[in-house]
Amino acid sequence: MSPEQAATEESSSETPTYELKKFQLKRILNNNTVRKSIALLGTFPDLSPDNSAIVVFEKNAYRESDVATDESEALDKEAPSYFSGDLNVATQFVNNIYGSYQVVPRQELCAVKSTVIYPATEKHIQKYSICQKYLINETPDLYKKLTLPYLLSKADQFSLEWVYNILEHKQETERIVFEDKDPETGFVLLPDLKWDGVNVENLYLLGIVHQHNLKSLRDLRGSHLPLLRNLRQSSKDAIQKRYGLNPSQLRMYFHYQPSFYHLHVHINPIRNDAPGIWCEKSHMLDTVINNLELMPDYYQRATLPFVLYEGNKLLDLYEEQSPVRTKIVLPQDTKDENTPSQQLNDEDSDEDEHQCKRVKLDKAETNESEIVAPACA
Ligand code: M7G
Repeated sequence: MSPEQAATEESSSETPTYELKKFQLKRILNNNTVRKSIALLGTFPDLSPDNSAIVVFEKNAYRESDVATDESEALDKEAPSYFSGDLNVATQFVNNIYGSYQVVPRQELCAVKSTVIYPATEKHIQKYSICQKYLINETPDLYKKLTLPYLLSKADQFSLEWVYNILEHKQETERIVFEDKDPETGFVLLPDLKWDGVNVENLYLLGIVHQHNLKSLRDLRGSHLPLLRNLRQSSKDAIQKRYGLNPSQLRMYFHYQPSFYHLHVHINPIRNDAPGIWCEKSHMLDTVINNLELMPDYYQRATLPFVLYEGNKLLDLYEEQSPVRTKIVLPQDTKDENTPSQQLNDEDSDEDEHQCKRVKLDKAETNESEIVAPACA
């Protein structure tokens, strides 16, 4: 049996047991210096030498309570603080009014959020790797002709087993923040895999609808407005009650295309740049509701842009329709400015270089004008 065959997701309703300590690295898939996260590909050799494992480490965001110095400000007197006797300080240099240090705070403040996918499929490996991305403009016709048959084929889709486990209360039940059990307008609200469930600064919740026949935004019609309005209002109420966040501080949106074709809304605070909030992927819940109020069949008639990444079979299907991987030659890349644009082939390693190198904007104002290309995930 090949590793790919071994790593199907069909058995994923059972919880695999592995020891993270025994992970063996094969290669680094992505080191994202902006998000301070690293995605690793490897194995758990004591379980199987063939099955791939992906481990993602991400440094946690700062909790404001962890930097409290006035005891009256700290909610919990036992809570760890950076500014305590435990802070290990190594001075790098002090020059005039400027000081540079490496500090190691107490152990509780050094935890690293870790995600494991095991066994991981080829599609997971693509999702977590740095790769080239392309923008597709999906007309309703292209959706019916290419996208829909592809996502119905299941062969190249992520399993929805984890979603059904949540809806059927088989897994993550204790993490549920709110549930409305109505089969038409109900949903489950719970922390996303990406969130540690603790630090409200980077809160990330998912609202997963109970209806099983809604794959994505494309399936939404005017008749789903009661569901969407309930999703919006009940989530806001539950989040305000549980986490004390003002509803107008929340970003609620759908991804198009999602990775998992069972309708769910992403929720995080607007002041936090959560992963996947790019305009080419996100559709605000408020806008979706408004579009459907104006035109009940909006999502059956609209051309929707979305991003496909190298290695995704749907990209090949779109490529057969019309060229997608056309190389754009930047003026500084050409010795002779008259050199015509070239068509790319899969082996062209140059393309990755363009994707990953730092791009300096013309009028740099701050360091933020240096952009590092993120991974596909
Ligand atoms: P998406 O828009 O389908 O995909 O969102 P993408 O954002 O990954 O491209 C699916 C969301 O579900 C993501 O934010 C995932 O982090 C989250 N998620 C995925 N899995 C497998 C789980 C899980 O097992 N439990 C929970 N709670 N969230 C998950």
